[in-house]
Amino acid sequence: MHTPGESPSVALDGLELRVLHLPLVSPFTTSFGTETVREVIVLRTLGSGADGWGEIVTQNAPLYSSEYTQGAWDVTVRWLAPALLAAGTVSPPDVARILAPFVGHRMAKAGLELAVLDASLRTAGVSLARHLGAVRERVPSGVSVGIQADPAALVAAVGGYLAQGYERIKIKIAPGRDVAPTRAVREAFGDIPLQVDANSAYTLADAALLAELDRFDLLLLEQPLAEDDLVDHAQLARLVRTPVCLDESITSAKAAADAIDLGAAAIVNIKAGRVGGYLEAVRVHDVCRAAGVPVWCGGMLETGIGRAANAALAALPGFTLTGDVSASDRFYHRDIVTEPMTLTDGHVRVPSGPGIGVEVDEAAIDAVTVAREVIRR
Ligand code: NPG
Repeated sequence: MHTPGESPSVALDGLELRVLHLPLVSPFTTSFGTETVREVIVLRTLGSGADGWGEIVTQNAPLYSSEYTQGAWDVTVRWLAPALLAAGTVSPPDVARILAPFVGHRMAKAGLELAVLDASLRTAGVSLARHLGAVRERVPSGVSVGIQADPAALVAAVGGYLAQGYERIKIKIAPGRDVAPTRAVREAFGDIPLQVDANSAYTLADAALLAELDRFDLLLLEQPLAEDDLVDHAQLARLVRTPVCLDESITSAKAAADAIDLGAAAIVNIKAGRVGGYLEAVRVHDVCRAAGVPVWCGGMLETGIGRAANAALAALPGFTLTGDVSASDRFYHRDIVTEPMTLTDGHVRVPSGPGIGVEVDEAAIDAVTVAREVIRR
C-alpha cells in the first residue's frame, strides 16, 4: 500500500482567506434544502515558496454537517490559522497534528492542509496525484442530480447528463420523493449505473419503504440514516438488498473501520473535507481496501481547486466505483481556475502538474470574492 512520503516543509508567513459566492448553473436541491449560490472559503498560503491553495467545503448553513461557512471562518481566523502560523514552518502531515487539539472542524482543517500540501508539492515539483499514490491518469465521472419538481423533470435532467457522457447517475432522494422518481429513471433509461443518496433523511422505521428500492438494482443506497446511527445502519443493511454506503457517518479512518466491523457500510464515500484532509482520506481508502470495501470519491460542489484535488484522490487504486467528480460546467458558468475540469468520454483528467496541478485565475476569483482577510504571523 502506498503511503504519502515526505514533502518539503512550508515556511508560512501568512494565510489569505476568502469567502466566494459562485452562482450555480441550476439550483441544487437535496433533502436538506436548495442552493442557488455556492458559498465556499478559499485559502492561500503566503510565504517565500510557491503559493498553496486550499478550499474549505462548508455550506452557508449547517444542514449537511455541523460545519458552516461563518463557523469555519471564525474557527480558522481565531484558532486554526494562528496555531499553524505560530509553528512557522510546517510539513503537510504537521497540519493535522498541530490542529488535533481543536475538536472537530474537519472541513476547515482539510482546507488548511490542502493549502500546505499544494505549497509543499509545488515547491517539490510533484503532483498531488503522485504524492497520494494515484494509479490512473483519468477517472470515470459520475454526476449527482438534485431533487427535481417531479419525475418527468428528473428524467429530463438525467437524460441531459447521460447525453453528455456521464458514466454513472446518482439521484437525491427524500421521504415522498424516493420510489417514484427512482422508478421513473430506471424505466426511462434501462440498465444504467444508478445509485441514490438520502443524506440522512430516514430512520430505521422506514426500512420497509427503503427495501422497496431493492427492485431497481441500484449500485448503492447512500447514507439513509443519521450521521451517528451506525448501529441502525447495520440493522438496516440486514433488511435491504441494496448495498448500504456511508457518507456523513465516516468522519475518519477509525470511523470507517468501526462501520465496516459493525456491518454498517458495504461501500464508503470518501470526501477529504468530511474526514479532515486528503491525508486522512488516503487512510480511509487504505482501511477500506484492506477490508475489501469499495470506495468512491464524493463531491461538495468544489471549485476548480478542490475538484483537481478530488480527481487526484479518485485515481487511487481502491476507488473502484465511479465518483461525484464531474466537470466544472456541471455547477459553474465560470470557475476560478484557468483550465476548468472537462468531461471527455465520460472521464475527467487527473492533473499531473506540481501540487494540485491547476492555476487560479486571479480575475475570476476576484470577481466572486465577497470577503477577504489576511492573517500574518
Ligand atoms: O458533484 O460535487 C458534487 C456534488 C455531489 O451530491 C453531492 N454532494 O451529499 O454528497 C452530498 C452532496 C453535498 C453537496 C452535500 C454539498 C453537502 C454539500
